[in-house]
Amino acid sequence: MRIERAQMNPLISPLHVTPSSEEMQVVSAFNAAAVTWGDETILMLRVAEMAKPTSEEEVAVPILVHENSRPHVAVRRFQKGTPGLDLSDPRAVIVNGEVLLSTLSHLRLARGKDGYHFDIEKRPAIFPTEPYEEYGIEDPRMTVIEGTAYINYTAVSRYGVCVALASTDDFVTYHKHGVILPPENKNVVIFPERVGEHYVMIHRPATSGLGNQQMWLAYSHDMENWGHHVPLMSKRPGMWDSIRIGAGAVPIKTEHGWLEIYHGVNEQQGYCLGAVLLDLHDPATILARSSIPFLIPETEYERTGFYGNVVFTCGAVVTTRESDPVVHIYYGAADQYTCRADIDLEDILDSLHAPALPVPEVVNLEEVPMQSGIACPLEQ
Ligand code: MAN
Repeated sequence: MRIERAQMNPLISPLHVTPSSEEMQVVSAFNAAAVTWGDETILMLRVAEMAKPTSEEEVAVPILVHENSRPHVAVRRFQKGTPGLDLSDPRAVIVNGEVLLSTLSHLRLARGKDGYHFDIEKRPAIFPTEPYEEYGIEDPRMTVIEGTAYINYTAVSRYGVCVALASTDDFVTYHKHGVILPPENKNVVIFPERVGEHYVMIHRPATSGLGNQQMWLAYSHDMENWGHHVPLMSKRPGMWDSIRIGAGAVPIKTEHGWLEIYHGVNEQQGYCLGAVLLDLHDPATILARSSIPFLIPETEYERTGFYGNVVFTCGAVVTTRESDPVVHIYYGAADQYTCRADIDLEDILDSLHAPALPVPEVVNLEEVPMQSGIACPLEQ
């Protein structure tokens, strides 16, 4: 398969982005949602900012606080080397077991006509304002339906990691609809049209302890209330998506099915991208899936950065080249930059494999006769 990384990669780096205030510095501009809007490509960037420390020995953590119910950014400051301060993961600041994020993210609009050069707005499009957004808003995905762009994103706070929804009709004013999935959940993509009567989403709840992490489907009549949740697909031990999976770009409608480009994580390669093909009329049916990833962190800008060995997509757009559809995948590289890679749609579809038929499990339990007077273990 031919993967054409843009020669200009990274298309957007933190240096291109104006900080949201004088107290902040932009460290990453990445994981952008992408849509075609008129004759433009619109990206909704995740912009991660650090608070400026007052000395090299200080770690400054920006957090949204509410004073007299008005939100503003406050800074919590810690001295490096303080007992109980864990800075081992650049994404987090752990204080005596309390996990904070080292950066506060907001969403920023970038628009351009050629898909490579983007004008980045000087001010945030959507900024954290709500208590459930106090540690930031991240990883947007955009779905345009009947002239409205729905923007779902990850909202992070002391209450956990959840999914919230906003919308706009003009990319000038934005309306926040609130939380659509409570913690812990992320990596939501909303299909670009109804399937039957319903809006459809893929989401990824976290599992801890019992059970295996899955991507799920959910359905809605109104975009705000989601139900009829069904498990869709899980991590695969020993494969490229063995440690973690999550939906990436908004599903692309093809004549063969819905093409979902998703991320998988494995110990050797880090965050990679592959795809799954879902039935057009019943997206709970998997038709085919990548056995190997098609985008792996390989270049310098993908391997080294704020958090290395990551390619992570939140959006792709499709155009035609000599009448062949080409998928332009916008992706975050090393949690720092916005990049683009082009792949022929047919090449992606050809690379997918039908899932192996499930092997029926032979359950051969010897039946133990019931004995009265012995409590069921679950009741103890
Ligand atoms: C999580 C999210 C993403 C990020 C990856 C890699 O899945 O926080 O925003 O890109 O981790 O760090």
